[in-house]
Amino acid sequence: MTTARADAVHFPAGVDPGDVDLLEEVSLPAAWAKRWAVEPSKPTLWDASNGWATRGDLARRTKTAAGRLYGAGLRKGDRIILSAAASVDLVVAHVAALRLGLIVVPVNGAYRRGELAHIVGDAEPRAAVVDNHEWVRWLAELAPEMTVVSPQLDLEDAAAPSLDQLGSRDPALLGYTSGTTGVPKGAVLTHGNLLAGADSVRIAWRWEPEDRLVLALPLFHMHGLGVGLHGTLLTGASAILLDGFSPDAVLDAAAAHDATLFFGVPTMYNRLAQSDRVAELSRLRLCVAGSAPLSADLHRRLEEAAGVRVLERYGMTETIMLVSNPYDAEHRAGTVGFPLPGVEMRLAPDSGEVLVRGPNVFAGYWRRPEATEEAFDHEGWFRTGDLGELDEHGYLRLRGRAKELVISGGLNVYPREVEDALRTHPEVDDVAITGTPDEEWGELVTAWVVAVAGKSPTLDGLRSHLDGVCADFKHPRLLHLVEKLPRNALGKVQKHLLA
Ligand code: MCA
Ligand code: AMP
Repeated sequence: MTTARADAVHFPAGVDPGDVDLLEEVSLPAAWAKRWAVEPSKPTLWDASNGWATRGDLARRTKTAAGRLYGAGLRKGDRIILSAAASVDLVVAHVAALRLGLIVVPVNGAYRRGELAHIVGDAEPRAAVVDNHEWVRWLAELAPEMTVVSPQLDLEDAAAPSLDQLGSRDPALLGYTSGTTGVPKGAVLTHGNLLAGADSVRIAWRWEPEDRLVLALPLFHMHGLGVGLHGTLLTGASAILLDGFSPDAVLDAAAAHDATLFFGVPTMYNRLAQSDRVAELSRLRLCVAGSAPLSADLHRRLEEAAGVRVLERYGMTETIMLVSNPYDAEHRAGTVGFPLPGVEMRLAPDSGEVLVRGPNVFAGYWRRPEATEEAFDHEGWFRTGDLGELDEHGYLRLRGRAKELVISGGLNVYPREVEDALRTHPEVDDVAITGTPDEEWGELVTAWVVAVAGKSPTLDGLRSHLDGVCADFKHPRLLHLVEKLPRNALGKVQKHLLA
């Protein structure tokens, strides 16, 4: 007897999962080039400065851009930082880099000099596409030989070599993340990973060429880039790129452009639920949430106010998308659903840690064999650091994390990094960072501080100490002064006792 695959629930009726090869098209650039050769006048990406770019525009502009990057000396395997507000220009630079075989390093533009310096030192990029003047100065200091350009790629025109010559094992992207522990590491995602990641959600969410996505997520994280942008281009669909989020901007764009899809983090849905226009969400075919837990209460409020049952899914930088509620069956509040097409999942028997395998799972951490070895068990299952359980219907429910991580507004904050920075504050003797549950942000970064005798540090004081050291979203929003931190026999702070 054969057991049904757990991902079978995501396939349309009549499709045998065994017949689907997520890697059939080998790489996203190869698949995109094929789409663009058909119906070149089809509107594909819209932004406020340029209006619509068609498939033909993308084919032509990415070829020109690839030529310029090649002319600037960039070659297959070279790293290139990409960090700018979402725009068609940025997409063109990103796609051109992938077509040429460069390894894209997307970086959050809110990072301060030290955070950027770590990535520059680790990834050793030869070029950077940035829209932030402060960064241009920092990069000139950190790596004077680096080519630094704006998203318009104002470089000399040059002939491109033949493009899209990629194997599915070739590295495509370094996604910086701290994994379960330690300093930010580059998760090496191959062209096969990016393709499988986008194709699995294309199938599961019945993404069609007629679909139009309102994309208000930044393009420097997997949610906006690996799902929103890559999925749109793979499907041959279209997207409206917004360079920031507000409920009005999303709902205006949905109305003006007849959108059918919206993907967002729970903080965005919380703000939409508070808008008096929330009922307008019902014009969309599908609303997807992820990057942090969507509370069952918010799920219910959105259903009551807009008649929308948000579809929640679960992903990670290292794996792109992993698990999703099923399109054709119940979107169950408080759960993330079933493994996506091609993803195998199991729960570690002792801890309940979610373990995964599949063509979407990254190749390892950039130049960190030990961290890579720790991240996989002896049978090649990737340890996510998330703890889960299956509910009575077989849906995965995430019930916590084995890793130390605070998620604020869909952005990850690693307590260790903030603690290390705060320990250098002259009035701080000891410190622990935790997340306090919050309706809008999911979690608020919270500092538990033992003050130096006779001193009384303030929240503002701590925040200004972090100015210029780490990005604003990592700064504590709450402060508790305590006499001492609860530590176990090994000296490790018992954070579950801080509440
Ligand atoms: C902005 N601020 C934040 C955050 N964002 N503080 C804490 N957490 C945040 N996430 C700061 C601003 O710097 C500002 O600081 C203050 O909060 C208020 O800004 P506001 O205008 O309200 O914020 P916003 O600009 O509207 O941004 C909120 C946001 C944004 C739209 C929710 O954070 C966002 O786009 N988040 C999504 C991130 C994302 O793409 N995550 C996916 C990771 P001040 O007042 O001091 O100036 S990929 C992932 O997790 C995996 C793969 C997955 O499963 O998807
Ligand atoms: P990142 O390292 O930025 O890729 O963040 C990945 C982490 O975000 C996962 O390991 C989870 O802890 C968390 N995450 C993503 N989606 C969800 C979700 N739907 N519910 C709960 N946590 C999530």
